[in-house]
Amino acid sequence: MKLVLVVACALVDVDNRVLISQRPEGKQLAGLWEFPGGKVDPDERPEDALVRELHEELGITVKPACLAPLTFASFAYETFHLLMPLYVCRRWDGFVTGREGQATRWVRPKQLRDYPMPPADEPLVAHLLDLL
Ligand code: 9L3
Ligand code: MG
Repeated sequence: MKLVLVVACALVDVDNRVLISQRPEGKQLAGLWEFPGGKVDPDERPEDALVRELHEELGITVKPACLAPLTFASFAYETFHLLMPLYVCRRWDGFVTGREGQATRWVRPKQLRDYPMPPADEPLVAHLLDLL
């Protein structure tokens, strides 16, 4: 099965809240709340891909050195296998805005379980709760 590498990020603010964003209509898994991120392009470093995705999707500027790997998801969808490292980031420049029309929300760690997530993201929450 095809292996797809996606990178995702838990942005954590000074109040220890975590940013989740809602997958927009028309996309796969629309309506579910996810850790923002996206596919790594061929020949792209994963951290650079995440910096690019966070800028494209949320309008913020992140330094690769501010991305700390926490854990990863490994999940078999019907047509591909997803491998998705989750990074934690507490420092960035700019203000978060959903630049692709997606809703974004800052939530307290304990409230993360109230939001329906893609199956790949769900097991990541426990790791994040251990950290925060
Ligand atoms: N995906 C799952 N959880 C996430 C992200 C960022 C992505 N936190 C899955 C959804 C898609 C695939 O990875 O099947 C590619 O993501 P995108 O490029 O559609 O955002
Ligand atoms: Mg994305």
